Amino acid sequence: MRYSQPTLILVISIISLFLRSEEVNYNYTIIAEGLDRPWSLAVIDDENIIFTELSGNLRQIKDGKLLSAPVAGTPEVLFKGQGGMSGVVLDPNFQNNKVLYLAFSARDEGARTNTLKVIRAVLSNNELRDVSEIFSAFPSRNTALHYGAKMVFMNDGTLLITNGDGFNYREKAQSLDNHFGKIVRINSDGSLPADNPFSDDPNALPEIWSYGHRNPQGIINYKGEIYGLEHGPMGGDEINVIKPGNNYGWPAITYGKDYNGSIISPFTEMKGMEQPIKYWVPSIAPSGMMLYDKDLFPEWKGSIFVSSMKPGSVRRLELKENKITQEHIIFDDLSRIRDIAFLPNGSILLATDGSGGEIISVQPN
Ligand SMILES: [Ca+2]
Repeated sequence: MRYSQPTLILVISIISLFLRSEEVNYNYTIIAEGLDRPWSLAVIDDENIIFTELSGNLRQIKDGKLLSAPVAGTPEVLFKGQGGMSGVVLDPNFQNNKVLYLAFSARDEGARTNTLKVIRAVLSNNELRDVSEIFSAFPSRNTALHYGAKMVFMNDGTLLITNGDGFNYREKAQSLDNHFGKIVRINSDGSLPADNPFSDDPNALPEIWSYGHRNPQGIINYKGEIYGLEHGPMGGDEINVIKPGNNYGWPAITYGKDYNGSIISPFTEMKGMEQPIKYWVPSIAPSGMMLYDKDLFPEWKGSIFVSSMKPGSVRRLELKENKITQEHIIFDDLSRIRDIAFLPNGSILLATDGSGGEIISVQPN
């Protein structure tokens, strides 16, 4: 059968509609490749992007081009297990002060233990200056797993930092004398805000904002509402609306089981513990999150997007008044997707996982 050219274009368009699984036509452009485990994206503007590589570097795409040299002056990290150079976030006033923040795992000096740290630094060309440590998770750990290590600024200028449960320390997520399984809130210079929920509790660490988390690897601020994403055990990945002082339940309540199939808790709910607004059984291994707020893909405006690594796709979640009403699978023809973000022009950025990772931009056809 022969098609005239307009018919052929129509047929191809219809096929690509089906392949794309959503009725939105888009294409991919690789904007950086050959990366070593890209982990976290921070967008300056349409042409300038900063990202971490878990193996220890901070890299820049400058004026649309990947700089071959990593940013100099970054702290030494412990690259082991799930640890390394992890989260990066820009200061709300970055355009003027060039300040950014890095979350990473670091070995304790002269010891076998390590912990999650956060530094603040000024980006000057391709170098960090005025580096100062503003957070160090207490206590240190023996494992190189479950760091959390994502950050977001609240509207009042304070910084939220996610802390994982260290895998072997999950029971500690329910007690307030440590940072395992906590989201903490500090000022951007490392000092303490006076109004944290446990500021007046002599038995609690004053940085704690919320607790009962497992491995929170996504946190976003949408118009002042904070959404947290956590990587669950076997089943039980969650999205929660994060409020001060709340207990999100881990490991007392969970929709997941241990990796060996054993029961972590027989309970999925309990008085005084929050329910997720979304959970996944089986797991999708979620890592990054954004709330798409641009007009380039009008059908997607207002949706939460979660990047997932099992099997490797993005979940688009329609959000109405803090409830998830629909879930769509997209971008499932790439590979494990570690992080997701959007540019001011509305293009979507995906970071694929692993050695040989890529940063891919998605725009409408
Ligand atoms: Ca929970």
